[in-house]
Amino acid sequence: MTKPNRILAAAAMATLTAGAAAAEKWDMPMAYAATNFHSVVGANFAQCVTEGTGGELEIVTHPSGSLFSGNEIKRAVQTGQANIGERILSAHQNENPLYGVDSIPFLVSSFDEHEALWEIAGPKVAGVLAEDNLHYLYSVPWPPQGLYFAKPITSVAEMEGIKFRSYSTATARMAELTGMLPVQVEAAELSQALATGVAESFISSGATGYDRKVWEHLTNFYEVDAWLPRNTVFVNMQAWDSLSDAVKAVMNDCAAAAAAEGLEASKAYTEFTLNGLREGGMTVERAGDALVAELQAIGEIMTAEWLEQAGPDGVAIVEAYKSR
Ligand code: PCA
Repeated sequence: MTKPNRILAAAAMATLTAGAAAAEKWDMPMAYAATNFHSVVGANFAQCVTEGTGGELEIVTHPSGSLFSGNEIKRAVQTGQANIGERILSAHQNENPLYGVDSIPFLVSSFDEHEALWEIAGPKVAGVLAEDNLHYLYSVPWPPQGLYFAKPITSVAEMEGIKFRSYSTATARMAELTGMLPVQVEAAELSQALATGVAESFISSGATGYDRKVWEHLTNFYEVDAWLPRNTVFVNMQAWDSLSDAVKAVMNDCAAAAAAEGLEASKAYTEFTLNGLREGGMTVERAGDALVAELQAIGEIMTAEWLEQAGPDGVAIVEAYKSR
């Protein structure tokens, strides 16, 4: 090789290396099935960022808890094991009560009410996430929560001793107050928990029952619209700070699009999945008045407990919501 050629080769090498160093790949752990709308929205978000940055930042989603299980995702992103991830924050209410602001029973029961609450509460939750070394990016509500059983239920007394799958602090507390036995199970393991008898009942949306084909084990779904929890996408704070302003702008635009797409998908999925449960053979109906009244009384206990734990910050959110 003559000298000029060697210089050219070295220059080409340097360019390649510089290119490789500039392009970054972020893995994005997600807990729910690839076909679930949260995961679809997350995949679209990832593609939006990858394309919008011309590949400078590539985001790759890992649904179904395949990279980190649901209960590991928040910690993994906090500690930088993953740079970005999605988690249902109400599962972390024991770390900070504000993470459970979306699970106060019967405070909101429709998407519109829920969005009004989130407009007030979202910035506060973002502040709590920042204290946990996480940058809030976007979040998307699940459809309203109802109760799944393996038999018809008309009163709380009939729930005594039933093994109840929980996914959050509020769902576990609801089990206790209804005399059921809570067991925390990620949605990814829900079918197996039902098949093996680890759980016989749970509260969730039609979406999760549909995703997990629970008609293979259960017979009744009662619409109670207890609350609408959210999945939230967050970024490790140091990873966020390391991004250029241009990349941050792309992330913000893609996040806004994902939040809007997710909300619409959640609304559309509500009826679609309740019909899917019916097609699977389940009885899907609104809970009877007597049962609703009993659940509301339990909801009042849970609301009082939450307000006490959350203190002035929590009280301020609920009061601002009620007087909006
Ligand atoms: N599905 C999730 C949380 C709320 C919902 O509707 C689950 O059951 O894990």
